Amino acid sequence: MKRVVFSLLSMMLASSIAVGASAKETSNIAASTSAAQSAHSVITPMAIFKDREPNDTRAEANVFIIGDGNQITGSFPRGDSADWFTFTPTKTETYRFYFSHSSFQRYSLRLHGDGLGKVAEITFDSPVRYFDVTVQAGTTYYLGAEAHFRNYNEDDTYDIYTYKI
Ligand SMILES: [Ca+2]
Repeated sequence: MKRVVFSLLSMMLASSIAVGASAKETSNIAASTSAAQSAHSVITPMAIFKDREPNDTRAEANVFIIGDGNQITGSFPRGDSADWFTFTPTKTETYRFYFSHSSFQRYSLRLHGDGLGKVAEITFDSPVRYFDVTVQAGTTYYLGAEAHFRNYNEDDTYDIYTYKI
C-alpha cells in the first residue's frame, strides 16, 4: 500500500515539476499526501490472538505478535487458571498493556523477558489495570494471565490490549 502511494506521489511530483508547479498545486500535493497517510493508518489491520489450550506454562505459550491495537482474548473456564503467550518484538517500542475482565473475577497479568526476569505485573487486587513497558527488539517475552479467585456464575473471559504510547 505504502509503495503504491509513494509511486503515485513520485508520478504526481514528476508531472508537477514538468509543467511547473504553482504554490497552490504544491500545497494540494501536500494535502493529498497527508490524506493518503491518514487513510493508510486507519486501514492498518489489527489482529486478535486467541487463547489456545494447552498454554498453562511458558513452554506451552501461545504465539502473540505485539502491535499497535493488537489484542489477546481468552478465558478461564473451570479447570484452567493460567494462560501464557510469547512474543519477540522486531522493534524497540513502548507499549501499554491493558488488561480487561469482569470485576467479578480476580485475575492477574505479568510480563517476563528472557534474561530480564519479571518486568511488569498487574496483581489481582490492583485498581490499576495496565502497565507500560519498553519492549526490546529481539528479546523474547512471556505474558502470563492467571485466575486467582473465580465466580463461575459470571463472565470468565479477559482481553489484553496492546497499544503504542
Ligand atoms: Ca490455559
